Amino acid sequence: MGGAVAAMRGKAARLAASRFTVALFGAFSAGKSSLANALLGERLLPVSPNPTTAAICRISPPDEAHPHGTVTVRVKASAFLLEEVNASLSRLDLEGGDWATCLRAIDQGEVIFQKHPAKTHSSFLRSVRQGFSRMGERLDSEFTARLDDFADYAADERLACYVESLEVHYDNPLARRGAILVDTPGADSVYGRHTGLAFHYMKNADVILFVTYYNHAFSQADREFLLQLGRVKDSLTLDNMFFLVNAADLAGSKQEQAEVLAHAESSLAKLGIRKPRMYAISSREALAAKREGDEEALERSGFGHLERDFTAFLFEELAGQTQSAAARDIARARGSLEQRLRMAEAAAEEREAVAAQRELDATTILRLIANLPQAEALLEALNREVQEQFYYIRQRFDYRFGEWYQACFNPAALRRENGANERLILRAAWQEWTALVSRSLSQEALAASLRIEKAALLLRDDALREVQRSMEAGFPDFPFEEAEEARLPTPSVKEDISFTDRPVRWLIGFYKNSKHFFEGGGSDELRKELAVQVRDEIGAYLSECRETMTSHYVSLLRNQLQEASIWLRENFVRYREEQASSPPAQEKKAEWSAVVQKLRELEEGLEGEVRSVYGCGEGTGSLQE
Ligand SMILES: Nc1nc2c(ncn2[C@@H]2O[C@H](COP(=O)(O)OP(=O)(O)OP(=O)(O)O)[C@@H](O)[C@H]2O)c(=O)[nH]1
Ligand SMILES: [Mg+2]
Repeated sequence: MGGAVAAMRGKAARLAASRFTVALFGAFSAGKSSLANALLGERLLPVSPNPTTAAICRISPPDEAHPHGTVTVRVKASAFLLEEVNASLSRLDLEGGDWATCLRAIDQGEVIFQKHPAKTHSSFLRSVRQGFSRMGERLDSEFTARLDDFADYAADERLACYVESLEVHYDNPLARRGAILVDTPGADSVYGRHTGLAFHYMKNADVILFVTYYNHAFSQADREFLLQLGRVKDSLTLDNMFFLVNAADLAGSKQEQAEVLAHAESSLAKLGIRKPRMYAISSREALAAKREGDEEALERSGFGHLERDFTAFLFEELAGQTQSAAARDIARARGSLEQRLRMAEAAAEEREAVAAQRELDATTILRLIANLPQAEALLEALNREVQEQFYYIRQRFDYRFGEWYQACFNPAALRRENGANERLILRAAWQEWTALVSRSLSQEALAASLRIEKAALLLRDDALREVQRSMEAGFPDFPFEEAEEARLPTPSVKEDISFTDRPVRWLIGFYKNSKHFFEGGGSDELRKELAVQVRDEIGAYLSECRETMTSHYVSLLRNQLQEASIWLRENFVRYREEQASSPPAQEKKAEWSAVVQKLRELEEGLEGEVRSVYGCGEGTGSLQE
């Protein structure tokens, strides 16, 4: 029985070692890296007025294997990068293929790069070409780099376009308390699968810091992120989000600053996000203040306030949640022991009667447990949920078709610049449209996956609750584990819809000239024709996603039920054996009572223990130790 105490101590130790992930998001140049530096108290991450961070950077606590300053570079898989390269080549109407073909195509593509409007793609291809001699051989691998080179891997596009993720083990006030900081590239960068990544952190990070820039707070650049936030808000609690209006030093007056914050709040309210945690800060002034140890300036920068709330949330609220889960475990173990002690004290006849009734109950319970995985009705219910979600996605697509068309085929987008001809511009608009639709629908599918996941977990929990109820009368002290996993893995969602390519000839058929297109009905005609033509392609994409999602979640739910069934059976049988074993001899009772007492102390002490491990004293902890 001393084992139970040891197990609980082990749990407390694991708790203490647990890590919290803090992820930074926002449009490019919003000041994410500046904010990360301000949190660290030094200039570790590269910062500049141009799009800078091009790879995901994790700043983790040092450990034995990774001393302070170790940089680990994870390089992309060759096949993955090749796919990205081919996608960009095809956006520029260039022929791709294997690596050799792609590199040749880039070398010969300069003339097209110069005049094609899809600039992000040509610049990406140039970077890949320029970095190939140094990074090509390192594809599919992971290596350690010098701290001095860290900024290059993060921000030099020729290297960064090869990087899957960067990790720096770096001692800092947050790391000392177990937090990992994740800096991300601007939301609209072409590097990597950003949409999927943002989603991953939205779902899994312990805290999200959303950064927007004072001069254009919550503007077009933040749209994608906010749209997705709107889609997932009902499935996630989102009370782990901090909204930061950065560069507040640019405010002309306090009143102007208050207006900007009010605008930001109303943008969030439109998404249904009320009472957001919202802060106006200056990362630039905060970092300077920290370096000079100027407390007053730190307060003026708004950072002091943010940091206090943020650390209190991270190290007290979050730690508190994990801690109360541990306290519940301990309480259960103690309850079980107490029950057995009581039985040991009861008269012999009473013990026998209880034992006989329990024997009967146990048979029923074991049957219930064995039947858990045969839950065809549950799987069918889950299947219906998936169908329904995709039905709504399709409806929303039809509803928003005009809006998407308008976003790509409008006078500003089709304006001729730098001698580009109409054919190229129309073609670019068409490609922009396919990219926009692909992105939006894949985001919709990801958001739907959260609702489906939630449904799957509810179905699982309902099934388990039925078993639990059946134990309440005869075996109230059975340590029925709380369902541990509150998250399931996300299925991979295809981000590109395979639209049949529309030749320029077809597009140009609707476009005599700008006036005719926008005022003479050419654009309306194209929109109607497009809507008819892409129906089947959209349908095929959505049914593929739906099928993937159905098989993903149905098999997850089946596994969950199977595992629960195995776990319950093993533990219930063991529990019954322990119950049947003779009650403790008189002299053992004292020992058992002592164990119960110990568990009770552990329960009470847990709060203090976790608090001291996280370094949270009275009130809020400051990062500036
Ligand atoms: N005035 C002022 N400028 C700031 C502040 N924070 C950042 N900047 C400037 O904004 C620009 C962008 O900052 P970064 O930290 O590189 O922005 P980012 O969000 O990491 O940008 P990407 O990595 O490109 O996505 C830089 O020129 C910074 O100096 C601030 O608090 N005040
Ligand atoms: Mg950055």
